[in-house]
Amino acid sequence: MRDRLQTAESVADRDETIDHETVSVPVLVVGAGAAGARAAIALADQGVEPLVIGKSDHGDAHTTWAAGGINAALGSLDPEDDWTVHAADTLDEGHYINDPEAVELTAKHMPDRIRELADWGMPFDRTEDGKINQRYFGAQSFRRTCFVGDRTGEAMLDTLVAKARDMDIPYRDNVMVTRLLTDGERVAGAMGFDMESGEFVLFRSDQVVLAAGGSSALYERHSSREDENNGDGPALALGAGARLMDIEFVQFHPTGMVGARYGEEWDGRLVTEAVRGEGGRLINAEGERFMERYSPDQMELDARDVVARAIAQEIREGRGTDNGGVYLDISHRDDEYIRERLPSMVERFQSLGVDITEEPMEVAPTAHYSMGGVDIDFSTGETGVPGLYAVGETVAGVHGANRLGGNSLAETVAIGKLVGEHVAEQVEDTAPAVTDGQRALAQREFHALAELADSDGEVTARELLADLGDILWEHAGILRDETSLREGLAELDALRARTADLRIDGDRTSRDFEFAVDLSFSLPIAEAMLRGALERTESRGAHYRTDYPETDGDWRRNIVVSEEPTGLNLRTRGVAEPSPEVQDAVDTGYELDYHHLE
Ligand code: MEZ
Repeated sequence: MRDRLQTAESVADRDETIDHETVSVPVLVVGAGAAGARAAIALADQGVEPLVIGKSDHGDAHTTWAAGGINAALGSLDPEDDWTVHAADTLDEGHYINDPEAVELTAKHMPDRIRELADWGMPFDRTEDGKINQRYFGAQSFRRTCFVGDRTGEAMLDTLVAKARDMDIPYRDNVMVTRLLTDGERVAGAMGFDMESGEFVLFRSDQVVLAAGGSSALYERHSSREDENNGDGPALALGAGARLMDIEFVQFHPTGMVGARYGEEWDGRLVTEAVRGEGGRLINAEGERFMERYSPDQMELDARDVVARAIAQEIREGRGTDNGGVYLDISHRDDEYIRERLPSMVERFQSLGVDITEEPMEVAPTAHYSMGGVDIDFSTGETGVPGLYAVGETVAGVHGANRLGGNSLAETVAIGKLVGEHVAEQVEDTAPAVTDGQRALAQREFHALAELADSDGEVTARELLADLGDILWEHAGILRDETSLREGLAELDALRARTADLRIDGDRTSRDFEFAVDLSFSLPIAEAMLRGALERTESRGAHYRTDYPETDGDWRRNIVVSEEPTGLNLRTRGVAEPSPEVQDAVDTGYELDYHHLE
């Protein structure tokens, strides 16, 4: 396989015209999780009918895996909380390379977005006096995380999908976008295929919103399903001329299920942070509550990067379980309370023969979220490429070097609404026509895809993706250093060479073909991760360099990646300062005192 991100242009014009469907819409939203859904609702509210497309069935997206909650400074239980403290916590745990505008917009808009979701029927847990309940979550100064048991993401997506259906927003499922339609100046739609029929599709639209998730599933051990977070969003944007930012920052969630104990199909799947938010304790194989050594004040509720490194260190130094994890125990809490607050966890572990009200779970860190992504302007979603916008996990900026749990769901709705409203103002043409030039570009892409589908070499994309996962886990994992990152880049080059010998078993409706397209997205993103991590000669948040263990003030910069004719180009850019009111909250130094929980 050639690197398709370069090759569609190099596929010679063919006499033969490949049949395809053409769909022309005013706005195309690629991705049907919470960010795409909220942007689409905002568009429809402004009288614009977008088409939302997704790779799965309607209502089934990665959003459903964000279990434990969504942050908003409502102050239901802690009236001292307000949006400036939410912003300060986000900046502090993002180690100050977040985009302050992105953070402030998210924190400021969230209370309204939560009330709106409640009005639309999201069944938030309530306090006895009817307020929206809020739980502790890692490294947040106050109880700020609103929740629906431990199925918050699922309840939120159900609510947004129901709202979108009420508004008659068109949705098309099981379609995979392989490339954006661009003449090098602006984006004018997208190309791809119907995953059920294999038919090629040209989507013509003057406004394209990418809400296609992140790239954490490139790692061997990750919390996503196989077909989610494969790098589609960032890679599509990069291929169309947009910039990426801070791709080296990957969040390792401290508590993923351990495959050796629960079965490989469960390996890396999320054990929600809500378990620790409700008082869950981490214990090593020697029976020690080891967070006392790493973080005596914040304990299990320190930031995810701190807790993940602590668990990894316990395992590395031989104090892990025989299955390669540590224990997470909530059984000291009342049975009824656990069943009410963590019903999905109780049910999932019960199905595996484990009663978490009586015994601990075995957990270890898992790749969970990409803090890095497309570089956008947050009040508009603009990427710098006319006609192309991005939102949700596809983008970088809100979370900086380390994301607070509960802020990903927050970003989707807070920024999704703003982006949808801005895009609605840009719409000029309800159903734009397809030009000859665009038809020719689409033909090149469809020929390239048809050739890819005919690949008859020796190695499958699934094998290559698995090897890529090992490379990233091994060389750009929780701990990194120069030698290992350079080895990772060399191994990535060797893996790229092996793509020339790709074999696809099955047609364009096969998983094999889908994996081959995923691979074409994964390669440039993996390169950006490794090169960004090599370039950043410091430790900050989730990026921990054992050869540069300190945070370096001079590195309070973002790494911006663009695709040039010579390959990926990396440069750095300074970070803006927060507003005076948020700076005041930062200077006040709010901090969670874990011992409130005991
Ligand atoms: O924001 C998240 O990642 C989240 C809510 C995850 C979880 O542990 O439940």
